[in-house]
Amino acid sequence: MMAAAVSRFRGSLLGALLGDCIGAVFEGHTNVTKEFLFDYMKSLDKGERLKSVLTYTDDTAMARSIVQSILENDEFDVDDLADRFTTEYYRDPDRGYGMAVVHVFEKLASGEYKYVFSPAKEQFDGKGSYGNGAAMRVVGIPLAYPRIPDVIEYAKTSGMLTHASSLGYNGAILQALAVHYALQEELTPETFLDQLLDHMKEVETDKRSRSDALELEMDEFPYCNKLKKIKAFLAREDVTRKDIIKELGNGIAALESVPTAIYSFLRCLKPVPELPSELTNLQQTIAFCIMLGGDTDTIATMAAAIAGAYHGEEQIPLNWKLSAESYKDAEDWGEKLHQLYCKRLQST
Ligand code: R7I
Ligand code: MG
Ligand code: MG
Ligand code: MG
Repeated sequence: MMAAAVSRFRGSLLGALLGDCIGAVFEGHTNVTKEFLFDYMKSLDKGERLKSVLTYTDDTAMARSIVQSILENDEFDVDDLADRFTTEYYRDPDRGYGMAVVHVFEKLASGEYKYVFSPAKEQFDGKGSYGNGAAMRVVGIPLAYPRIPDVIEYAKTSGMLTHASSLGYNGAILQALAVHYALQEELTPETFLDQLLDHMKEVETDKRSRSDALELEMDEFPYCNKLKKIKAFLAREDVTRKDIIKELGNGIAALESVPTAIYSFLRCLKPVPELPSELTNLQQTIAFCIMLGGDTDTIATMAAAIAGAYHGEEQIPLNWKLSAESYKDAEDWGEKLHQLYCKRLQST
């Protein structure tokens, strides 16, 4: 296996940052008009927003904690990560965190819990959250760990700090694997999806995943079923926005957003007729996600993390980058994660 170029690591973090920042402007909109979105993107191109910095939301705040924790400890350390999530929340609580996840931070801060995973298990009457919060922040893990078993283990463990439902942490595993495979040289949508399907079949075979699906009255292997839908959609020319929202989703649940992000990335490998042709694939990916409405910051951040890992930072225009809060951290940390990734690749 060849080490991926540093541009892909920086591109992934910058893509994630911009997807969140731009997506946040449109979060919760049910009808994003093309005119408004394209005008907005043009104003970014022209550098009209350089002074009013685009601010990131909880998606990036938590992704930053994961990256900082790995870089400062040189290893994944779940207790340190729990501390960082909590400290960051109290330092800056108004980043648009999920309604329920703040109770996890309160409990972690209380000092009354012996195990860091216990507060997450109490969410939603003991069922745990199935929100997309574990997936939205996971990008640093596949950028730091080249081996799949590590990617899966740490995506899951980091997710379980806040999301004890398998629908929540399995979404994080799927998103992490998507970034992992996007880092590897060339891809075809078919093999990319087959690789994800192979892993998710194994992941969703476990007892907890099966019982959670049953309890939520859905078919078993929910993520595998979505991946199959993505395959079917990619084979069709006539998929509408309505189809995507109905079949894949645009919501705050991980199952209704991670597959949508993956589909958006794959769909935008080819030009999308309704999007301005001067946009790069990565820019088109962000626009495509935002036009779906709903949880736009989160779907765009996940899709652009994958797109950035594949296309590299060259697809991000200078003025877009300069408009985003803390973009220098994304560049700097992308480089450091790349070094860590290469070091681990050599030692295995
Ligand atoms: O998942 P989480 O961190 O939220 C992330 C989202 C992203 O869109 C961010 O951009 C931000 O806007 O929030 O936070 P949670 O509070 O754990 O989950 C988010 C929401 O999903 C909850 O507030 C619930 O509305 C819903 N949800 C559930 N609803 C019913 N039953 C999650 N789990 C359940 C559940 O088990
Ligand atoms: Mg957010
Ligand atoms: Mg420690
Ligand atoms: Mg969101």
